[in-house]
Amino acid sequence: MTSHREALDALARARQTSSLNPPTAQDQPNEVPPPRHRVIVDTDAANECDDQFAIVHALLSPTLDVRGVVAAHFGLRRSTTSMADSRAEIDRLLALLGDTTTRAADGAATWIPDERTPIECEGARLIIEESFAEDSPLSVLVLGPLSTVASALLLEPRLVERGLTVIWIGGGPYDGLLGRTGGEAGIEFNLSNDIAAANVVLSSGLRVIQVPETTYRMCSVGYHELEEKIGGAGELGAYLVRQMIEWNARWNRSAIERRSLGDSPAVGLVLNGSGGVIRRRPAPRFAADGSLTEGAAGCTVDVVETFDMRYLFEDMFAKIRAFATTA
Ligand SMILES: [Ca+2]
Repeated sequence: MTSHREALDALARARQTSSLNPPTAQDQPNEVPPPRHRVIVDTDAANECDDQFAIVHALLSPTLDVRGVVAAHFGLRRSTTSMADSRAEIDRLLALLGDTTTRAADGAATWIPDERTPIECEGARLIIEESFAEDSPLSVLVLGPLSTVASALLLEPRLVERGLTVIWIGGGPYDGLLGRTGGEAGIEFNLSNDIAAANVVLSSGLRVIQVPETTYRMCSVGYHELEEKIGGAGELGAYLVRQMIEWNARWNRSAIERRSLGDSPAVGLVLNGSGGVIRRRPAPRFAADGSLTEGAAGCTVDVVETFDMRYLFEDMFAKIRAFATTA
């Protein structure tokens, strides 16, 4: 009769020689701790009231190495100083976090003039510098228009060879789905603030992970939930809740008691890379009205169709509460 030990030994020998299920690098234990994920957050922080949550989540996550926070413009419709407004909001959040080491940088102050002309700015230089600084992967989380990333690419085309990944919150629906307003108001906001930049980035050959409007609208949290989860979490938690309610009261045309934290999936996709359902598509080219046309041959875009929002928001709330107990 074969003993249990002999059976296990036979299984181990079979596994070593099997072509069906051979051991891989994933089956080896870590010899050193894996490095943190290098990211740059590129954010139109003063545009609405959701970027703030994503910025804070990134900075409170121990496995993220935030190499900088870049201020983005958000067009001219609500402010003529939108990039500077975003920079002030970033500085406010860093102060609330007591963070004196993370670098903040000014990005492009407006959209790029055309698809060949970059806007020279500190944010674009930061992306280039970090991309060449080391060989570990770098992701730029773009929570607004793509003006600064496009400028970096136009200033330094070799970025494409550096393995940079762009995670972009923006762009309208695919496959004939209706947009936010039932398909009538047309162009998605972040895309509308720089169509040329979106075309530069999507035709560059960089890996682009896109979270379109149809996905980022599915991130709503209500006032009561926010108050319950982080309303008592110190000055930072109180500020995050208050600024959302104030923004809604100022700008929303109908009665409201919630907001989609639509920028947060960009952080979630780094924290939990397997937490999304993603479809690889031929990269489109955006027409002047934001509609999709045929893009550059061979370029693809990875479109996030759903994300694990339960994990995303519970993780963020827990980190904000934990910060409040140590601040
Ligand atoms: Ca944003």
